[in-house]
Amino acid sequence: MPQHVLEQLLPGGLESVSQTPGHERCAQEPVQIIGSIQSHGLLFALSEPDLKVRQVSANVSVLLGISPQGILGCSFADVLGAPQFAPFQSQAGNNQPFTARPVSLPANNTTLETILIAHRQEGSLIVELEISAGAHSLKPLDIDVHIRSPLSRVENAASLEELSRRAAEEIRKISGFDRVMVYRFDEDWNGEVIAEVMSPSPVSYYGLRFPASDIPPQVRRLFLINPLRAIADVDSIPAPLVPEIGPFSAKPLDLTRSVLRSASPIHLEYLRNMGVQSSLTVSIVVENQLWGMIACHHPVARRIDHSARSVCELIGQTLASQIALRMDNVVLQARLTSRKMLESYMGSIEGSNSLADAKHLQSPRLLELFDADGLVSRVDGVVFSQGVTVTEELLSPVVSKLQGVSSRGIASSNMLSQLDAGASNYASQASGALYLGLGEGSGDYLLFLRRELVETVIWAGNPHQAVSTDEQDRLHPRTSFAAWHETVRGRCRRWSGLDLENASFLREQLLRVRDAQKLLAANKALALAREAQAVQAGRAEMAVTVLHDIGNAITGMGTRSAQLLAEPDWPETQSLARLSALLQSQAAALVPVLGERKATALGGLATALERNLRERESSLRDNVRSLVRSVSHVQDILSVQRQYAQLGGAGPRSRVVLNELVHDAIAIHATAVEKRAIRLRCSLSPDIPKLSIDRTRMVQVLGNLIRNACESFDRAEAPGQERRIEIATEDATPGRVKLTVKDNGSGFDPARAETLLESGVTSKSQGSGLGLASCRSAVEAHGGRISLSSEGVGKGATVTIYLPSGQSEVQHD
Ligand code: BLA
Repeated sequence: MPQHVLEQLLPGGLESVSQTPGHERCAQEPVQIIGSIQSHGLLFALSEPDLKVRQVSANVSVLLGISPQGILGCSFADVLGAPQFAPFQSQAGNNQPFTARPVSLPANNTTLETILIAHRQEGSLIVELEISAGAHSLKPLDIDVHIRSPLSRVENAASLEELSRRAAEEIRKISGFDRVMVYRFDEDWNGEVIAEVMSPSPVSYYGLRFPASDIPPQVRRLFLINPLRAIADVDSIPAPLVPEIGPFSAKPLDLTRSVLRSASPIHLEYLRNMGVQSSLTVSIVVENQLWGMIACHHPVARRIDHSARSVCELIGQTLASQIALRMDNVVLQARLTSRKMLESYMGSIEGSNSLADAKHLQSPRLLELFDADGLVSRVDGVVFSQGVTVTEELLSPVVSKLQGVSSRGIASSNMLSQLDAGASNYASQASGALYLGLGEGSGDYLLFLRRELVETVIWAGNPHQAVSTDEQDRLHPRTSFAAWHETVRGRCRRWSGLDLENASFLREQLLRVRDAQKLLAANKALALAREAQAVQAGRAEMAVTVLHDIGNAITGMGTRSAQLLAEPDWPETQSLARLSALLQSQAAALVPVLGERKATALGGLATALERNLRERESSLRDNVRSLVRSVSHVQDILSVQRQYAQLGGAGPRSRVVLNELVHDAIAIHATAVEKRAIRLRCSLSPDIPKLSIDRTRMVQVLGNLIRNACESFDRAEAPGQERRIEIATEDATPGRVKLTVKDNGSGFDPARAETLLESGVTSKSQGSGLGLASCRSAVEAHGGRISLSSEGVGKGATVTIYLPSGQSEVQHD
């Protein structure tokens, strides 16, 4: 199981009982540096490589008849004697783990038979000599009887209960201890006796729960390193180590791996309160964690020798490996089953358009997967629920708490009232929740709910009084282990590691599917946009053709007009002039025919005719000249339009004076202004810098605005009112030039301003063909902004344009 999943576990379970006062002080109880050993052996702490005695248990004086001072500083050879020292020395020299060996020591005129056991700790070589006499032994050791068959009996057990019971039975046979129990820790380190084998007794601990404080954390840690602990006699007087602090460290000698270490007084009192004189405990370590203990009690003092203890250890290890194997199988099976369910669920939602679909979030498969009673989910802001009926609103404090503590989007609680007091109101419906957050900030989540599981726990004695203090502030364990019932409410069945693992997996998959859905939607949008683009491109192509045809026609017109202008005398005028000259030259000759008056009148007529004709020609020439200007402008527009149709964007730029463009635009549209008797006023600031713009396009924009303003009067219903257009330019905020075209024409509904700019639809019926949208795109292509305002229909309109003046470029000029 991934570590982060374990970390999600929030407080829950039965931990409250271990929070009683004194509990923390139990964790302070010095255990491995207790500074003394049990009296049925000797301890020597040697320095290396000289193998001299640096610390010794004070009972050397009783057992060997030598004072500790008499031994300290001596070579260990003096204790063992040369023949026994030699093999010991060679073992110490080759740095191999020590094997236990029998050693006989001369003592008070007899021989003390012991088993020598040695290990290294913090730079010291700790040698323990355990007295053989009085210890239960398996001699002669029979491999089949004492090892093979006990182990195979344990291995062949069918269930966990049977396995535990068989291990207890075998240990009882090997050790001879009266009562052997298998004790299993829960998540809060309380323990339950799951197997008990003993001679007939009125007292049974089977099924009882013991609070975590009975075995404090530092003691549990010791059991991970040193799997067996034997306390031979709770009443034996411990032998202190001399000196208390040796040369190896500033602390009393670390006895973590010692076999003789004496027991903490509070624990001895505990055992006495239970009526136990001697205990033997073997740890059950599964996946590097303390899973439980095999606890052996004996009503009188009892010792078992090193080899019997080793066999007990072996049985403990066999039990642990069998548990691990079965757990693995169970977990593996459960994992496989849930993975299958998860995959089939994911398969069902894989191709869908959205997660926010009732058929996905109300699928009973989800409840089954997490063995949940309900599911409340919020996806894309929509709330779905199934199973138990707690509203999303009621759950919201719990959701935000879980969200706050979640890591990688997962959090769980099996007691919601610990997160929000209000949760106790709906505890029967939902007491626990498993939270899956779907993405930062989205507020989307899945919340699986489990109902309350009312549980009765039978404790061995009142767990709330597991520790007490006396007048001297000394700690004491409880005195009674009689069954004590507690009803646990407001909690649900715990979310297992696998639940959290599955939650993690489900969450990742949901996020993946959601991303895929988003991508799909984006792709669809892109495809639509491409389609639209293609249609647009088609239209543009058409536009190019049309523009081309118009262009040709216009060019023809321009050429013809230019030719007309190029001719010094138009033929009509010429022939009339000739006629007039003829008449004038012949006037005198005609007098006799017509009489003086008529002949003079005819000559005058010819002259007037010619003058008239010349005036007409001049006016026509003016008109044609204006036509040529217009044609050239239209050609410009067409060429720009062709470029846009083909390329889009702004055309080539040059550095121009905006005010000149205004004049150009006015000149082009002068007729439109005059025709409508509009008073056009310009207030153009002389200070504005030159702008780098596409001249033709900007003239076109300005012209379009003037034309729009002119045409707005065609719809205005204020006959007597003076028609005005005001065009202004000014140097606005640094780096910007402002241009306004304001009229007092028909105006428009202010709410339509954006639409007009957007769609380019003006209410005019004719014009240059470029709407406001075209103006906008032109202005924006220049990095500028355009806005349109009106105070309402009939109240005129103002167009405001800001163009960047590109000051920096000006300075480079
Ligand atoms: C040690 N407590 C232990 C041990 C066990 C238990 C198994 C290991 C030492 C041993 O082998 O005896 C508890 N024994 C149990 C339980 C059962 C059992 C639960 O047989 C049930 C069947 N103990 C207290 C309190 C304190 C405490 C209140 O009850 C707190 C100060 C401490 N327990 C304590 C200490 C040790 C201990 C300090 C270590 C003893 C030692 O090894 O020196």
